[in-house]
Amino acid sequence: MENIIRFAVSLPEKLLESFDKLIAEKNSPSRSEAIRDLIRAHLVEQEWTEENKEVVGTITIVYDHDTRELLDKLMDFQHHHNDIIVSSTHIHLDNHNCLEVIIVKGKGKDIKDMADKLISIRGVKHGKLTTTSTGKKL
Ligand code: NI
Repeated sequence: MENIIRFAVSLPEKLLESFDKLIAEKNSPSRSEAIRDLIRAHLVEQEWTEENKEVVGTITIVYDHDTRELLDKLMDFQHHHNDIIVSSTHIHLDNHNCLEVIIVKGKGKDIKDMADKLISIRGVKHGKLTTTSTGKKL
C-alpha cells in the first residue's frame, strides 16, 4: 500500500468557497479526493507536452458514411498510422451516421498531429481527442 502524506494548504477564503462549490457540483467525496484529481489532471496534461513520454487517448469521430470516398479515406488514413492506432470500434448510429472510437498510444505530439488531420478530413462532422495517461506515474 502506498504511503499517504498529509500536508496543509493555505488558500484565500473565496477560493476555498469556490472550490467547495465545485466539489459539491461534481459530487466529489472529499476535498482530498478533489485535490488528488486536480493534481493528476495537471500531471497528465504535462505528460502530453513531454517529447519522449508515452501517452494514451481516444479519438471519437462522427461521420456520414454516404459521403463520397470517405470510408476509403478513413481506412487508408488508419492503416498509415498503425504505429499509433491500437484499436477502433465502429457503431452505426442511424441509416447514415457512424461513430468511431479510435484508441491511440504513442508520443503526445504525434497523436495530436494525427488527430488534427483525421478530424479535419472532409466529411467528418465532429471529432474529439481525449487525452489520458498510461497511469504509470499517477
Ligand atoms: Ni456505420
